[in-house]
Amino acid sequence: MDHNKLALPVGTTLDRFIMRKQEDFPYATGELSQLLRDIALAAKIVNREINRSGLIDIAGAYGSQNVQGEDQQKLDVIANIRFIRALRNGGEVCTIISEEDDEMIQTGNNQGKYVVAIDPLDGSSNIDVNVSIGTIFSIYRRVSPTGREGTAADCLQPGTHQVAAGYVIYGSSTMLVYTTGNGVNGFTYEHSLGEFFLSHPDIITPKTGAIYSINEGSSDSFSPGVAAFVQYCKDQQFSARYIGSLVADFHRNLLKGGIYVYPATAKNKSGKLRLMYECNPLAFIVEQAGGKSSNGTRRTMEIEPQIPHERCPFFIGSKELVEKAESFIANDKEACDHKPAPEPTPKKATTVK
Ligand code: P6P
Repeated sequence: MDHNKLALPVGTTLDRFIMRKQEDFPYATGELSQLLRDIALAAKIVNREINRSGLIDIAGAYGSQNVQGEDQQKLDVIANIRFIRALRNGGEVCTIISEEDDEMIQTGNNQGKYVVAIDPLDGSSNIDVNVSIGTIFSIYRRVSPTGREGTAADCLQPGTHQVAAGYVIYGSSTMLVYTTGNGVNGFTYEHSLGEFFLSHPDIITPKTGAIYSINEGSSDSFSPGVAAFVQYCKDQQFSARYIGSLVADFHRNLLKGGIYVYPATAKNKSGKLRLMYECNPLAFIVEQAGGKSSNGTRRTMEIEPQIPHERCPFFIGSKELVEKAESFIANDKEACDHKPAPEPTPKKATTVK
């Protein structure tokens, strides 16, 4: 018997993949590679805590609200602490924008060249019912000189300035999917070895699809253009798939083809999703995979952020489906331009120690 069959190769670890990709950049000095490793480490820790949440007292509500006025789950707070601590200890990041904190978080690493925008745990209200949830992150190079704290200008950069973006989906398996602008690659976590292994190299999303993801409970307040697009999907006998967890819906559509839409609604006048740490990172990934992302009229990554927690309407997925939605909206007399609605008065956010 071929002895290689006795010991099948385990595949490429995330660490080895990052190192190989770094070699593609002769001037890379390794900080971004280290930053990606820091995120992967925090993801492993958060993954362990999610998997145990039913067994130890970390499921359920934390008893406070985040800056968005949303009830924080205990795991929201835990994930926020884990990612901020990993980025602070890693030393490469000077400043962080987190969904869970109103103000920019200064890590003390004033020599750090990077800024991170992160949603530590998106969809966390699904934890108690065992639905997949996720972490979403964007990485930018700071624009201010090193040696001092990061600034608002460092944090409020358009999505086209991202140097890397990714998400972790804590689902039937745990995966990390990311891009540094040279394609999209997915890694599956092998719990027994504590490693992410390359499982989805060079992901390309189908140019069209037959899945649409939107909360039709808000259909009474859809613009005529959005309503017409939803009707189009029904006329095409597409499948309606809406998990209520952005990363899960996005990941399925990325692999199978489809579109996720969170438009302006009566309750969320500028849409519900946040530009900096939900829309832009997924937009970078989907464009690198051949898909498209917009606010219905404008490319998501070209929106100039005004405030850290800015919301925007979100149309993302297969290029032809996003363009179809845009065509209905273009015919819509009430095209919703992107103007950030005034954010609610910030509530007391959790303080990360
Ligand atoms: P709705 C979770 O709160 C989230 O940010 C996304 O993960 C999800 O797609 C969306 O909101 C669900 O919002 O209003 O449809 O319940």
